[in-house]
Amino acid sequence: MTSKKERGLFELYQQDPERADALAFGRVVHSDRRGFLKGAGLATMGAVLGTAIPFHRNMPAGLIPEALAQSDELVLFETKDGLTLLNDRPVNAETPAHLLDDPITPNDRFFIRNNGAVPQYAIDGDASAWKLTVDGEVDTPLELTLDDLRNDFEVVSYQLQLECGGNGRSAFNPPARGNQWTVGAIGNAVWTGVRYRDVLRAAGVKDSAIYTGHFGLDPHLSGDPNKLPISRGVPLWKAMEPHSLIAFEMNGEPVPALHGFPARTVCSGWPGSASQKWLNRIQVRADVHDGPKMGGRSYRMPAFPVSPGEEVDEADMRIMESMPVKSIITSPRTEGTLPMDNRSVEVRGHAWAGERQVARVDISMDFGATWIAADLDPPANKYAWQNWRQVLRFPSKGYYEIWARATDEAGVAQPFAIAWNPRGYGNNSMHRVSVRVPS
Ligand SMILES: Nc1nc2c(c(=O)[nH]1)N[C@H]1C(S)=C(S)[C@@H](COP(=O)(O)O)O[C@H]1N2
Ligand SMILES: [Mo]
Repeated sequence: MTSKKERGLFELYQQDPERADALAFGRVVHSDRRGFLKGAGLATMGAVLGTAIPFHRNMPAGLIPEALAQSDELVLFETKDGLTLLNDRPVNAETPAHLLDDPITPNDRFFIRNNGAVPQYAIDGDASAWKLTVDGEVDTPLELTLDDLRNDFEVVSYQLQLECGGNGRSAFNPPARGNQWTVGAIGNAVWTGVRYRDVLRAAGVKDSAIYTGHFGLDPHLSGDPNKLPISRGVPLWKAMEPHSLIAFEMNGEPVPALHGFPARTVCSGWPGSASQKWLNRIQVRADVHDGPKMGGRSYRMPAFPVSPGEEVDEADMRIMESMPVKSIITSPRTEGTLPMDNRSVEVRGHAWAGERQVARVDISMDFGATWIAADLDPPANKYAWQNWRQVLRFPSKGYYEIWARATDEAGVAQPFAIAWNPRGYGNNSMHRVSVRVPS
């Protein structure tokens, strides 16, 4: 991948001034800035940086100051609306709860979880060389182009929620290694594509098959072409579910570069890692997949409760399957203040429960002493999150917390806090927002 740092901003300005502007200034290019750096010298560079460059004589010609150099991935990130960047290499970003208010999460507000780099072809939006291989325990291995997928199989659309297995990790104590997600590594998009099972059936699944392995085209951060950042899979039954997709559209657009262009698996209800981005191969297997991040402590939980910080033997770790019941409050925004002479607020949010349906959502304004049932919608389809709302009226002025607690169809409710686990997965403790009532 040619990094823009290597190419040099001045060279880039000669070849592609608009793109150079995007690199230097982010996505929003004001007309008075267009081509601003064209042929620019040090003075201009200093002006852009906001200060002089004392050692400018040591700067190699054409070098872009690091402060101005952005990776392609960060340029793509500029298309996102208000996401919190947790890590820029790899790019990981979550959505603040109040930006998840829409029933369907817009692409520019959908969280990003990358283990490696975004492949260059995806950044370029060029799927012409893309193919999906289906091999392993099948009668007829397949090689499918995007057109083959669109033309040879039924195309379906579902609202499917996707949550990172580590969502909520930041609340664990002692801290668990990994991205410190708060509550926003979740989204619910309309995914369009073909049923995973239709593709497997076209290849003819052998009786020996029990699991799938997903492979993607994202380069490992080390740059080693023989290493994969992540390759996970699902039991065959999960791949064969009618809502498991090989998706090529997200909310009616081609799956964006950051989300797996041109196609990914979407195996909703499971940790997001089951939904392989930049998918180029499905291997049907007679054994559990053994790709990177299938074993060890990755996406695995202790088979029994452990005390915080306890060393857990890898042999006692089990692959995470369905995600637990959970909800998020998307309005009001936390740390908000109601207008004067108003003690009422509509509380809104979403709830989901992995493979199960959510049966009820209750909200509390008195630290869980009493609960009020929210008005809960059924899911648009299986695996879509469910929207809920309820008006609360506060008894007096002061500081309040609103808590939300979803209960799934099996009667399992969200806890106030969950047991610790080594990598901080599956935190479905209740979401709390604070509100001040001024009068
Ligand atoms: N090829 C590939 N697929 C991947 C990943 C990745 O790093 N590479 N990350 C996984 C993880 S851990 C999650 S939570 C989801 C996130 O999907 P999103 O970035 O579209 O929100 O993608 C999954 N699929
Ligand atoms: Mo994830």
